[in-house]
Formats: sequence, C-alpha cells, structure tokens
Amino acid sequence: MNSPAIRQNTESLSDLFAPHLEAVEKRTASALEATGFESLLLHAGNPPLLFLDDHHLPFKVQAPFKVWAPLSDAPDSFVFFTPGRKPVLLIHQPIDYWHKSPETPKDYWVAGFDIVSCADRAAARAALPKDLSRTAFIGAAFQELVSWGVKAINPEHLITHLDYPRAAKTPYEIACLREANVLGARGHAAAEKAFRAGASEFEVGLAFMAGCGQRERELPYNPIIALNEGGAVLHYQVQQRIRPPELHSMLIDAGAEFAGYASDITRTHSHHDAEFAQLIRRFDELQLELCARAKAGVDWRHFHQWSYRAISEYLHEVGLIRVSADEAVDSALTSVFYPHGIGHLLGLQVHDVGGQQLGPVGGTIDRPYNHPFLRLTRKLEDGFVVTVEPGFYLIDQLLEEAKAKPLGKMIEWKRVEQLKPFGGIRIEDNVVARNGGSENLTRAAFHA
Ligand SMILES: [Mn+2]
Repeated sequence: MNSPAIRQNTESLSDLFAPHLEAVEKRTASALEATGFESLLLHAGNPPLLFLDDHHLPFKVQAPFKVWAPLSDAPDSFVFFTPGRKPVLLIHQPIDYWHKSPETPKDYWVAGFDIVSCADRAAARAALPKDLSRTAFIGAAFQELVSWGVKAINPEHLITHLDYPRAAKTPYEIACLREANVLGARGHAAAEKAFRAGASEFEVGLAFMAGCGQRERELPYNPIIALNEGGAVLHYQVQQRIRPPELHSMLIDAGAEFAGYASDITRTHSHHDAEFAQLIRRFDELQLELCARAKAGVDWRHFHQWSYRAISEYLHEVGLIRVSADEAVDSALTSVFYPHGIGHLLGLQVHDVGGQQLGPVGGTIDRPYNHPFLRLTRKLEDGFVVTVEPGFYLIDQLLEEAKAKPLGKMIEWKRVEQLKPFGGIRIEDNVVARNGGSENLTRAAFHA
C-alpha cells in the first residue's frame, strides 16, 4: 500500500486487521460450503492494452481480490483460500528492467497470509495445488485459465453469497473508511480554497489531488467538479481549463481512497452570493437531519421517501414550487428537481455490492414505484456504511419536459431562472449505521 498520510497508527490497524481477516475467512468458508466448492481463487486483474498499441490502461485492482488484501499495485496477483488453512497471496513480481516490480509488502496485514513471489503466471499456477477441480475462480478470466482445471469461473451463486455480507463493515473496514474520509476532507478543503481564489475546474481538480496526496488513478472515482450551471449535470465529467468570466457556485463530488476503501463526498459552495449561501446552509441542515436518521433497522426505501418529503418541503420553502410539499410528493413534481436516489452502500467499491439483494442466495428487493434510481433497498444493519446525498438541481432537460405537462403549472418559473446560474445543491456524507444511532465519518473528518 502506498498511502501518503496514515494517521491511524499501523499498530491499531494491525490489531483490527486480524479479526477482520478472520471474519472474511469465516463468511467465505460458509459461502463455499453452501455452494459446493472447497477452495477459492481470486485474481487481482490485469490492465488491458490500448487497442493496437503497446501501453496499458491504468490498473484498478478487482474488488473481490481487494476484500482480502489491500494490495493495489500488483496486477496479476492471486489470493488462494481453503477454509481451515492460511490464505496464500501469490504476488506477481515480474523480472522486468523496464518497470519497477511491486515490492514484497511489509504492511500491517501481511501476517495473515503465506506470501509467495511469482515471476509470471506459469509460476503462479505451479505454486497452486495441482488439482483445482473443486476450486471456484473469481476474476476477469484470462486465456490460460482454461487449462488450469478450475471447477467454475465466476459462479453466480457463490458471488451472491460473498456479496451479501459485504454490506456490514468490520471495525477494520470502518477505520479504513474513516481514513479515506480524512484524506477526502483534506482534498475538499484545498479545492474550496482554489475555488475562492478563482480557479478553473481543472485547477480545482489539481488542488483536490494535491490536498489528498493522490494522483487521479488512485482516486476511487473521477471527481465531479462543476462551476456555476455545470452543477445541474449530475455526473458532470468535464474539467474546463478556462476560468469562467463570472463565478457563482461550485458543486464538487470527490473522494479519496485508503487501503482500497473509498470516500464519496459532495459539497456545494457559493462564491459571493449571500442568498445562495443561505440556501446551502438550509440544505445542509436538511442533510444533517437525514444523516442522524440513518440508523440500524431503517428500511432504505423509507429513508429515500423521507428525503423526498424533506426536499419537497425545501422546494416549497425556497419558492421553486407553487404547491404544497404534499402535492409535490403526490404528483412526483419533486423528481423534476431531485431525480436520483438518496444514497448507496459504500466500501471497497464506491457503489458497493449487494444493495438490492434479498439474501445471501440472491433475489432482489424492488425499488419503490417512481424511484428507479435508488441503488439500495435493504434495511440498514449495524455497521452498514452508506452515503447520504440529497440534492436539487435546475436541469434544463427535466424542466423542459415538465413545462409541456400539467406539472409545469406547479413550478415557479421566475425562481427557476433566478437559480439556474448556480446549477444546484448536493451535500453528501458517509455515515455508519449503528444500533440506536449513526456515525457521520465525513463531518468528523472535516473537523479533524
Ligand atoms: Mn455517492
């Protein structure tokens, strides 16, 4: 692991890692037993070559491998696990004078593994048991795999068994997510400073990376950095190099990574407009009230409905709609301004797995009617980590569509025009659901 800023001392991480690995081993053993396999072979992945070219796309380690080892820079490595035995890490250390071969890890987590260095894939195969006929392989399949004799490649029933328990994080994972939030908060502070100084979107992006101490490929996702009306594009992917002639607002959705775990944080800033700053403060209160309600036992479908109701009231209060919050909910008018879900599971993946899974054997919990973008439909349990990210936006496409319908009569168009140059507001924190409470990792990180 190559992390610039470990606040958490290595000792406490290693104390937490041993019971974490034990928990992963235990749940993997029961998943293997339930699905008729004896062993599991996980591949770290391999970066693909660019078409008709000789260089590789940036490497991103595959999540099922990351579940075991926070090894982000050793493509073509493997983890092999047979219940009751120490997991084996086959680390790919090519003999190659063109590149720097990954170093043998010495971090807090290595004691959990038997580590074998492999110069190439053939060496990795030779280090594995001869007979893999009861082994499941999980990863992007590669050509030689056919001759390795595994029982199954990416068996779906095993994957669903492994995904489901990933929603509840171990204390080790929560420590990593806390750290990812600390790094992300540093990036956000640097980004806000750049914005205040008049930076372009591109320059804000550079400031964010410098603030977290991470290069772009190390970030868990491409930052969304939108000045002014760009904030109305939900996944705005441009980073304009020109400074706009007038600055109104910035919506920045960006996170950092720690030991493979992601933070996913959004903030909205007003440049100088006092009224928009007040709208942000009011929205911040609404968001914090929601965060406090993200407790174990809460059905996330209901949680989304609460957010829908709260945003409806907000839209009424700030004069964007001419009807009551009740009417906005009943007519789905609010979706014109709030066309996404309230949040999702967070962990090794930004949109973590298993969000709609009915149980370990699979099945789906449907999304509520009228809310097709909700990524999580399960009931929160102690240790679930979720994002809470209410937002409202002035989106041309949705406003135009509404204008042509009866809904159009319920919208205060003058107010829409007034707020359009600001794009919208989204505020997103990462929250741990607890029995009887919730822990906001992001607010704590900003105050650290
Ligand atoms: Mn998010």
